[in-house]
Amino acid sequence: MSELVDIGELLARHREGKGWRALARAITVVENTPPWDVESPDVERPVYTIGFTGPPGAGKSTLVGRMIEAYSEAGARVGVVAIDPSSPISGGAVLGDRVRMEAHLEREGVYVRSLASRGSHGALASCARNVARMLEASGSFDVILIETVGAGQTEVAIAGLADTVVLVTVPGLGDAVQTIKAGLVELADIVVVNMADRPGVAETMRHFRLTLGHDVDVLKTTAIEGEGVSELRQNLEARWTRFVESGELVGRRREKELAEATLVAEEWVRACAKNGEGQSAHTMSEAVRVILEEAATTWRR
Ligand SMILES: Nc1nc2c(ncn2[C@@H]2O[C@H](COP(=O)(O)OP(=O)(O)OP(=O)(O)O)[C@@H](O)[C@H]2O)c(=O)[nH]1
Ligand SMILES: [Mg+2]
Repeated sequence: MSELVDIGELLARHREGKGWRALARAITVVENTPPWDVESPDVERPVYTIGFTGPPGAGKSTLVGRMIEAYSEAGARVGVVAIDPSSPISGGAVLGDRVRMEAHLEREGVYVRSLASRGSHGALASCARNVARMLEASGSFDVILIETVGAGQTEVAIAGLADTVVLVTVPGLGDAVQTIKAGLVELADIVVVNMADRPGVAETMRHFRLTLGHDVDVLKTTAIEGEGVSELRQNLEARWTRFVESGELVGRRREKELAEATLVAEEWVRACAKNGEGQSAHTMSEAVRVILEEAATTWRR
């Protein structure tokens, strides 16, 4: 069985003051390790982790760039994880995000890291979670922003990493809820109708307000102009204060980790079944048992 990789140990050099380079190296180790072989660090001080997700081109990167600006102007140190579930590491989308965020890379206390897809949905989500936890444990950040493009299950899994999920959408998506996967809409804590400089904003906001529950806020932004960004930040901060003061945070995080573990387990069982385990079984119950046993004995090897 493979050895567990200890995030705390990996981070030691960074903590000793070796800077971003040491952090980047540590992240690369985590990126190249199966996510379940990474030992989560003890978190001394939880760092608010905010996920931005939504359909391609909705303005997620532009909005995240604005959030970086707003947070760092308020004196916060910002860690950013940009995830592209479809493109390889050298792919255009990841580069594009880097370029769009580049203006903010030079800011002191801002660190941006891109992750590209590898393996299954669960693996990518777990890898992203490990990277986010690493940024948290590094002690170098006051807020962590995660951006991911809309891509079904991956998006749902990744959205689940964040303490608060912001669904970024645009006006006039028609019946927006149909365009955006129902599961994702359910995951959203805040819906942002971006590109509010375009027609149909009020109608789209109304549509979401009618469709979603009361605890989901529907806001609008014009990310290119920076409009609505401070309102979004206020909303996010109020949620964080509530999580911390009510003690809700711990339970929320545990729940989300369990959902992610379930996804990983499901994928593992599916992979075993696909490999033909259970084919020689004579009965359904025997097949189930063989598949589950195979899954239990082979995972993490
Ligand atoms: N008109 C208008 N355009 C915007 C606004 N926000 C972003 N854009 C533009 O929309 C395009 C896509 O923006 P991105 O920030 O790259 O969108 P994204 O959701 O990150 O895109 P992917 O990561 O490729 O899915 C860019 O050309 C932005 O300049 C806005 O508020 N109004
Ligand atoms: Mg983007």
